[in-house]
Amino acid sequence: MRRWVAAAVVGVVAGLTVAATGSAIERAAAGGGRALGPGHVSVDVGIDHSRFSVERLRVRPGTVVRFVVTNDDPIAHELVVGDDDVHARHVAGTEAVHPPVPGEVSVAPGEVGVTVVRFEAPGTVRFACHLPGHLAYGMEGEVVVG
Ligand SMILES: [Cu+2]
Repeated sequence: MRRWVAAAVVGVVAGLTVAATGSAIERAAAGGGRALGPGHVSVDVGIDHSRFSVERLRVRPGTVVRFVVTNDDPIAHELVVGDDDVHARHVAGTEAVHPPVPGEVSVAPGEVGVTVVRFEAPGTVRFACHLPGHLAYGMEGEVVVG
């Protein structure tokens, strides 16, 4: 049984902060070829056998993405979205479970977590699971903003 465990939080990427509201949310099942946004979109990210179902997402500048992360594995995972500093901190860190930090959500086995991030500046923003060994196994992806 799935429970909603993580609060939606508002992310900060490239120095911009915007409150995410529920208006006019565009929904995407996966990161297909089409660029999402601008505006509010919701992206379903599944986790199965320690793989994200979405490995590449394209968004236009000014897109607020609500990541809905469903963990179908029997082990915990996380989704961490951010710049190089964010990832370096998690690689070096020992946090097994995150509090609701913008762009970071822990997802227990069989549960669903949500985090909201705004993408503004063109470029590539990485996401990953930094639980021990998971990134090396391939739990990563990227959001291409442009
Ligand atoms: Cu993981």
